[in-house]
Amino acid sequence: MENRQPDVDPAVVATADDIAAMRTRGAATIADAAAKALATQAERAETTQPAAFERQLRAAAETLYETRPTAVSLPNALRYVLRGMDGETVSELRATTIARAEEFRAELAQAQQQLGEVGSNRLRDGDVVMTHCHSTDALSCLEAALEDGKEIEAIVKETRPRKQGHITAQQLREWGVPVTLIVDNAARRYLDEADHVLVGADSIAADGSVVNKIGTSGLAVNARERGVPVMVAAQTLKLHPDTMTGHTVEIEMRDETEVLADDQRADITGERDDDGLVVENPAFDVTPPRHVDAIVTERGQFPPESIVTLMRELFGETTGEPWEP
Ligand code: RUB
Repeated sequence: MENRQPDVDPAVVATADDIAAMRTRGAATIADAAAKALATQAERAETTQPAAFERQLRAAAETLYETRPTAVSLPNALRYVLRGMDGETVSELRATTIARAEEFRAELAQAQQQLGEVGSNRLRDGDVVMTHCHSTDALSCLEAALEDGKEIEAIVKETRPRKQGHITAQQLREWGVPVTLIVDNAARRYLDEADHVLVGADSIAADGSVVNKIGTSGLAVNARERGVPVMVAAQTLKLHPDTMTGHTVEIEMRDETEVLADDQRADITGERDDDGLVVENPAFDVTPPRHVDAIVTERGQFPPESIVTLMRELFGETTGEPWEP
Protein backbone atom coordinates (compact mmCIF):
# COMPACT_ATOMS: atom_id res chain seq x y z
CA MET A 1 0.00 0.00 0.00
CA GLU A 2 1.03 3.62 -0.63
CA ASN A 3 -0.16 4.74 2.76
CA ARG A 4 2.53 4.03 5.31
CA GLN A 5 1.49 6.06 8.31
CA PRO A 6 4.12 6.09 11.03
CA ASP A 7 3.27 3.89 14.02
CA VAL A 8 0.78 1.76 12.13
CA ASP A 9 1.64 -1.83 13.01
CA PRO A 10 2.92 -3.99 10.11
CA ALA A 11 0.13 -6.50 10.82
CA VAL A 12 -2.42 -3.75 10.14
CA VAL A 13 -0.67 -2.81 6.92
CA ALA A 14 -0.67 -6.51 5.94
CA THR A 15 -4.42 -6.71 6.59
CA ALA A 16 -4.95 -3.57 4.50
CA ASP A 17 -2.87 -5.08 1.68
CA ASP A 18 -4.91 -8.29 1.82
CA ILE A 19 -8.17 -6.35 1.57
CA ALA A 20 -6.92 -4.20 -1.31
CA ALA A 21 -5.68 -7.26 -3.22
CA MET A 22 -8.92 -9.17 -2.41
CA ARG A 23 -7.12 -11.98 -0.61
CA THR A 24 -9.57 -10.91 2.11
CA ARG A 25 -12.86 -10.11 0.39
CA GLY A 26 -16.61 -9.88 0.87
CA ALA A 27 -18.11 -7.14 3.00
CA ALA A 28 -18.61 -9.05 6.27
CA THR A 29 -15.20 -10.72 6.11
CA ILE A 30 -13.53 -7.36 5.42
CA ALA A 31 -15.29 -5.82 8.45
CA ASP A 32 -14.21 -8.72 10.65
CA ALA A 33 -10.59 -8.45 9.48
CA ALA A 34 -10.59 -4.68 10.08
CA ALA A 35 -11.86 -5.05 13.65
CA LYS A 36 -9.27 -7.74 14.32
CA ALA A 37 -6.53 -5.48 12.92
CA LEU A 38 -7.55 -2.62 15.22
CA ALA A 39 -7.34 -5.00 18.18
CA THR A 40 -3.84 -5.97 17.05
CA GLN A 41 -2.86 -2.31 16.78
CA ALA A 42 -4.19 -1.74 20.31
CA GLU A 43 -2.28 -4.74 21.64
CA ARG A 44 1.03 -3.73 20.06
CA ALA A 45 0.97 0.08 20.28
CA GLU A 46 4.22 1.08 21.96
CA THR A 47 3.52 4.26 23.86
CA THR A 48 2.79 5.41 27.37
CA GLN A 49 0.93 8.51 26.17
CA PRO A 50 -2.86 8.18 25.86
CA ALA A 51 -3.00 10.82 23.10
CA ALA A 52 -0.34 9.01 21.08
CA PHE A 53 -2.19 5.71 21.55
CA GLU A 54 -5.40 7.22 20.21
CA ARG A 55 -3.52 8.78 17.30
CA GLN A 56 -2.05 5.40 16.39
CA LEU A 57 -5.45 3.73 16.47
CA ARG A 58 -6.95 6.43 14.25
CA ALA A 59 -4.03 6.14 11.81
CA ALA A 60 -4.55 2.37 11.69
CA ALA A 61 -8.26 2.92 10.97
CA GLU A 62 -7.42 5.34 8.16
CA THR A 63 -4.97 2.85 6.62
CA LEU A 64 -7.65 0.15 6.64
CA TYR A 65 -10.36 2.49 5.38
CA GLU A 66 -8.43 3.50 2.28
CA THR A 67 -8.36 -0.02 0.84
CA ARG A 68 -11.79 -0.42 -0.78
CA PRO A 69 -14.41 2.31 -1.04
CA THR A 70 -17.74 0.54 -1.66
CA ALA A 71 -18.41 -1.84 1.24
CA VAL A 72 -19.74 0.32 4.08
CA SER A 73 -19.20 -2.50 6.57
CA LEU A 74 -15.57 -1.39 6.65
CA PRO A 75 -16.10 2.18 7.96
CA ASN A 76 -19.02 0.95 10.08
CA ALA A 77 -16.69 -1.58 11.75
CA LEU A 78 -13.93 0.97 12.30
CA ARG A 79 -16.37 3.47 13.75
CA TYR A 80 -17.88 0.88 16.07
CA VAL A 81 -14.52 -0.18 17.48
CA LEU A 82 -13.09 3.32 17.86
CA ARG A 83 -16.21 4.54 19.65
CA GLY A 84 -15.51 1.94 22.32
CA MET A 85 -11.95 3.23 22.92
CA ASP A 86 -12.29 4.77 26.36
CA GLY A 87 -10.14 5.51 29.40
CA GLU A 88 -7.59 7.81 31.00
CA THR A 89 -4.51 5.59 30.68
CA VAL A 90 -2.99 3.60 27.85
CA SER A 91 -3.81 0.32 29.57
CA GLU A 92 -7.48 1.35 29.90
CA LEU A 93 -7.59 2.51 26.28
CA ARG A 94 -5.95 -0.72 25.16
CA ALA A 95 -8.33 -2.94 27.13
CA THR A 96 -11.49 -1.13 26.04
CA THR A 97 -10.46 -1.13 22.37
CA ILE A 98 -9.64 -4.84 22.36
CA ALA A 99 -12.88 -5.68 24.19
CA ARG A 100 -14.88 -3.58 21.77
CA ALA A 101 -13.28 -5.26 18.74
CA GLU A 102 -14.07 -8.68 20.20
CA GLU A 103 -17.64 -7.60 20.87
CA PHE A 104 -17.96 -6.38 17.28
CA ARG A 105 -16.68 -9.67 15.87
CA ALA A 106 -19.02 -11.72 18.04
CA GLU A 107 -22.01 -9.57 17.06
CA LEU A 108 -21.11 -9.87 13.39
CA ALA A 109 -21.15 -13.66 13.58
CA GLN A 110 -24.38 -13.65 15.58
CA ALA A 111 -26.11 -11.24 13.18
CA GLN A 112 -25.15 -13.43 10.26
CA GLN A 113 -26.62 -16.47 11.92
CA GLN A 114 -29.82 -14.62 12.85
CA LEU A 115 -30.37 -13.23 9.37
CA GLY A 116 -29.76 -16.72 8.01
CA GLU A 117 -32.72 -17.99 10.02
CA VAL A 118 -34.91 -15.16 8.69
CA GLY A 119 -33.81 -15.78 5.10
CA SER A 120 -34.31 -19.50 5.47
CA ASN A 121 -37.99 -18.92 6.26
CA ARG A 122 -38.42 -17.61 2.71
CA LEU A 123 -37.11 -20.85 1.24
CA ARG A 124 -39.22 -23.99 0.81
CA ASP A 125 -38.19 -27.60 0.60
CA GLY A 126 -37.13 -28.35 -2.99
CA ASP A 127 -36.39 -24.74 -3.98
CA VAL A 128 -33.77 -23.82 -6.55
CA VAL A 129 -31.78 -20.68 -5.72
CA MET A 130 -29.69 -18.65 -8.13
CA THR A 131 -26.66 -16.92 -6.60
CA HIS A 132 -24.28 -14.21 -7.76
CA CYS A 133 -20.72 -13.68 -6.48
CA HIS A 134 -19.89 -15.03 -3.01
CA SER A 135 -21.75 -13.66 -0.03
CA THR A 136 -21.43 -15.12 3.45
CA ASP A 137 -24.74 -13.47 4.42
CA ALA A 138 -26.51 -15.13 1.48
CA LEU A 139 -24.90 -18.49 2.26
CA SER A 140 -26.04 -18.19 5.86
CA CYS A 141 -29.66 -18.31 4.61
CA LEU A 142 -28.93 -21.48 2.66
CA GLU A 143 -27.09 -23.04 5.60
CA ALA A 144 -30.05 -22.37 7.90
CA ALA A 145 -32.46 -23.87 5.35
CA LEU A 146 -30.30 -27.00 5.10
CA GLU A 147 -30.17 -27.23 8.89
CA ASP A 148 -33.98 -27.08 8.87
CA GLY A 149 -33.88 -30.20 6.69
CA LYS A 150 -34.89 -28.49 3.44
CA GLU A 151 -33.55 -29.81 0.15
CA ILE A 152 -32.09 -26.90 -1.81
CA GLU A 153 -30.45 -26.78 -5.22
CA ALA A 154 -28.32 -23.93 -6.52
CA ILE A 155 -27.60 -22.33 -9.85
CA VAL A 156 -24.34 -20.49 -9.26
CA LYS A 157 -23.26 -17.66 -11.53
CA GLU A 158 -19.53 -17.74 -12.10
CA THR A 159 -19.28 -13.92 -11.67
CA ARG A 160 -16.65 -12.42 -13.92
CA PRO A 161 -14.02 -11.12 -13.76
CA ARG A 162 -12.80 -12.69 -10.48
CA LYS A 163 -15.12 -15.73 -10.50
CA GLN A 164 -16.10 -15.56 -6.84
CA GLY A 165 -18.97 -17.88 -7.84
CA HIS A 166 -16.42 -20.68 -7.57
CA ILE A 167 -16.11 -20.01 -3.82
CA THR A 168 -19.90 -20.22 -3.50
CA ALA A 169 -19.96 -23.46 -5.49
CA GLN A 170 -17.19 -24.92 -3.35
CA GLN A 171 -19.00 -24.09 -0.11
CA LEU A 172 -22.34 -25.41 -1.35
CA ARG A 173 -20.79 -28.65 -2.53
CA GLU A 174 -19.18 -29.08 0.90
CA TRP A 175 -22.69 -28.86 2.31
CA GLY A 176 -23.89 -31.44 -0.23
CA VAL A 177 -26.03 -28.99 -2.25
CA PRO A 178 -26.42 -29.91 -5.94
CA VAL A 179 -24.81 -27.05 -7.89
CA THR A 180 -25.14 -26.02 -11.52
CA LEU A 181 -22.36 -23.59 -12.37
CA ILE A 182 -23.13 -21.23 -15.27
CA VAL A 183 -21.42 -18.33 -17.00
CA ASP A 184 -22.98 -14.96 -16.23
CA ASN A 185 -24.42 -14.66 -19.72
CA ALA A 186 -26.54 -17.79 -19.17
CA ALA A 187 -28.38 -16.38 -16.17
CA ARG A 188 -31.56 -15.32 -17.97
CA ARG A 189 -31.98 -18.73 -19.56
CA TYR A 190 -31.64 -20.47 -16.19
CA LEU A 191 -33.97 -18.11 -14.33
CA ASP A 192 -36.86 -20.23 -15.60
CA GLU A 193 -35.56 -22.99 -13.35
CA ALA A 194 -35.00 -20.79 -10.29
CA ASP A 195 -37.43 -20.11 -7.43
CA HIS A 196 -35.32 -17.31 -5.90
CA VAL A 197 -32.43 -15.06 -6.67
CA LEU A 198 -30.33 -14.70 -3.53
CA VAL A 199 -27.51 -12.16 -3.30
CA GLY A 200 -25.61 -10.24 -0.64
CA ALA A 201 -24.84 -6.53 -0.41
CA ASP A 202 -21.82 -4.30 0.04
CA SER A 203 -23.94 -1.27 0.88
CA ILE A 204 -27.61 -0.46 1.13
CA ALA A 205 -28.66 3.12 0.54
CA ALA A 206 -31.41 4.99 2.37
CA ASP A 207 -33.78 4.67 -0.60
CA GLY A 208 -33.40 0.87 -0.51
CA SER A 209 -30.97 0.64 -3.45
CA VAL A 210 -28.64 -2.31 -3.14
CA VAL A 211 -24.96 -1.97 -4.04
CA ASN A 212 -23.47 -5.36 -4.77
CA LYS A 213 -21.08 -7.15 -7.13
CA ILE A 214 -21.29 -5.94 -10.72
CA GLY A 215 -24.01 -7.87 -12.54
CA THR A 216 -26.45 -7.94 -9.63
CA SER A 217 -28.65 -5.22 -11.14
CA GLY A 218 -28.97 -6.94 -14.53
CA LEU A 219 -29.81 -10.19 -12.79
CA ALA A 220 -32.47 -8.47 -10.69
CA VAL A 221 -34.08 -6.84 -13.73
CA ASN A 222 -34.23 -10.17 -15.53
CA ALA A 223 -35.56 -11.91 -12.42
CA ARG A 224 -38.32 -9.32 -12.07
CA GLU A 225 -39.29 -9.81 -15.70
CA ARG A 226 -39.38 -13.59 -15.15
CA GLY A 227 -41.31 -13.30 -11.88
CA VAL A 228 -38.51 -14.73 -9.74
CA PRO A 229 -38.28 -13.02 -6.34
CA VAL A 230 -35.01 -11.31 -5.45
CA MET A 231 -33.82 -11.66 -1.86
CA VAL A 232 -30.91 -9.58 -0.56
CA ALA A 233 -29.22 -10.97 2.57
CA ALA A 234 -27.51 -8.15 4.42
CA GLN A 235 -26.73 -7.53 8.06
CA THR A 236 -27.55 -4.02 9.26
CA LEU A 237 -23.79 -3.41 9.12
CA LYS A 238 -24.34 -3.00 5.37
CA LEU A 239 -26.65 0.01 5.80
CA HIS A 240 -24.85 3.12 4.58
CA PRO A 241 -25.49 5.99 7.04
CA ASP A 242 -24.10 8.74 4.76
CA THR A 243 -26.84 8.08 2.21
CA MET A 244 -29.39 9.46 4.68
CA THR A 245 -27.86 12.89 4.08
CA GLY A 246 -27.74 12.68 0.31
CA HIS A 247 -24.28 11.19 -0.25
CA THR A 248 -23.91 8.56 -2.94
CA VAL A 249 -21.97 5.33 -2.61
CA GLU A 250 -18.63 5.35 -4.41
CA ILE A 251 -18.31 2.45 -6.84
CA GLU A 252 -14.84 0.93 -6.81
CA MET A 253 -13.08 0.77 -10.18
CA ARG A 254 -10.54 -2.04 -10.15
CA ASP A 255 -7.48 -2.71 -12.25
CA GLU A 256 -8.14 -3.41 -15.93
CA THR A 257 -5.81 -6.42 -15.88
CA GLU A 258 -8.54 -8.31 -13.96
CA VAL A 259 -10.52 -8.15 -17.24
CA LEU A 260 -7.73 -8.27 -19.80
CA ALA A 261 -4.30 -9.48 -18.70
CA ASP A 262 -1.31 -7.64 -20.10
CA ASP A 263 -0.31 -10.62 -22.22
CA GLN A 264 -3.86 -10.82 -23.70
CA ARG A 265 -3.85 -7.21 -24.82
CA ALA A 266 -1.80 -7.98 -27.90
CA ASP A 267 -4.57 -10.41 -29.04
CA ILE A 268 -6.61 -7.27 -29.72
CA THR A 269 -4.06 -4.61 -30.53
CA GLY A 270 -1.39 -6.70 -32.25
CA GLU A 271 1.98 -4.99 -32.15
CA ARG A 272 0.37 -1.53 -32.15
CA ASP A 273 0.72 0.70 -29.10
CA ASP A 274 -3.05 1.32 -29.07
CA ASP A 275 -4.40 3.79 -26.53
CA GLY A 276 -7.81 3.66 -28.26
CA LEU A 277 -8.59 0.41 -26.41
CA VAL A 278 -10.10 1.20 -23.03
CA VAL A 279 -10.93 -1.50 -20.47
CA GLU A 280 -13.21 -0.56 -17.58
CA ASN A 281 -13.69 -2.70 -14.49
CA PRO A 282 -16.34 -1.42 -12.07
CA ALA A 283 -16.55 -3.87 -9.16
CA PHE A 284 -20.12 -3.10 -8.08
CA ASP A 285 -23.43 -1.81 -9.39
CA VAL A 286 -26.64 -0.39 -7.98
CA THR A 287 -29.93 -2.30 -8.03
CA PRO A 288 -32.92 0.01 -7.60
CA PRO A 289 -35.38 -0.92 -4.84
CA ARG A 290 -38.16 -1.71 -7.32
CA HIS A 291 -36.22 -4.80 -8.41
CA VAL A 292 -35.72 -6.17 -4.92
CA ASP A 293 -38.42 -8.11 -3.07
CA ALA A 294 -36.93 -8.29 0.41
CA ILE A 295 -33.86 -7.25 2.35
CA VAL A 296 -33.20 -9.87 4.98
CA THR A 297 -31.35 -8.64 8.08
CA GLU A 298 -30.77 -9.89 11.62
CA ARG A 299 -33.69 -7.62 12.61
CA GLY A 300 -36.11 -9.33 10.26
CA GLN A 301 -36.98 -8.84 6.61
CA PHE A 302 -37.81 -5.45 5.12
CA PRO A 303 -39.21 -4.23 1.84
CA PRO A 304 -36.34 -2.10 0.46
CA GLU A 305 -38.38 1.11 0.57
CA SER A 306 -38.79 0.84 4.34
CA ILE A 307 -35.13 0.27 5.17
CA VAL A 308 -34.65 3.96 5.90
CA THR A 309 -36.72 3.57 9.07
CA LEU A 310 -34.28 1.00 10.36
CA MET A 311 -31.36 3.20 9.33
CA ARG A 312 -32.71 6.16 11.31
CA GLU A 313 -33.14 3.94 14.33
CA LEU A 314 -29.59 2.60 14.10
CA PHE A 315 -27.67 5.69 13.00
CA GLY A 316 -29.70 8.53 14.53
CA GLU A 317 -26.93 11.10 14.36
CA THR A 318 -24.92 12.01 11.29
CA THR A 319 -21.55 10.37 11.02
CA GLY A 320 -18.16 11.76 10.12
CA GLU A 321 -15.05 9.88 9.03
CA PRO A 322 -14.71 6.66 11.03
CA TRP A 323 -11.50 7.81 12.75
CA GLU A 324 -12.94 11.17 13.83
CA PRO A 325 -13.77 11.29 17.55
C1 RUB B 1 -18.26 -9.30 -2.77
C2 RUB B 1 -19.72 -9.04 -2.92
C3 RUB B 1 -20.61 -9.71 -1.90
C4 RUB B 1 -20.84 -8.73 -0.75
C5 RUB B 1 -21.53 -9.40 0.43
O1 RUB B 1 -17.45 -8.51 -3.62
O2 RUB B 1 -20.19 -8.29 -3.74
O3 RUB B 1 -21.85 -10.03 -2.45
O4 RUB B 1 -19.60 -8.23 -0.29
O5 RUB B 1 -20.70 -10.40 0.98
P1 RUB B 1 -15.86 -8.68 -3.57
P2 RUB B 1 -20.91 -10.87 2.51
O6 RUB B 1 -15.57 -10.11 -3.90
O7 RUB B 1 -15.37 -7.71 -4.60
O8 RUB B 1 -15.40 -8.30 -2.18
O9 RUB B 1 -22.32 -11.32 2.60
O10 RUB B 1 -19.91 -11.98 2.70
O11 RUB B 1 -20.66 -9.69 3.37
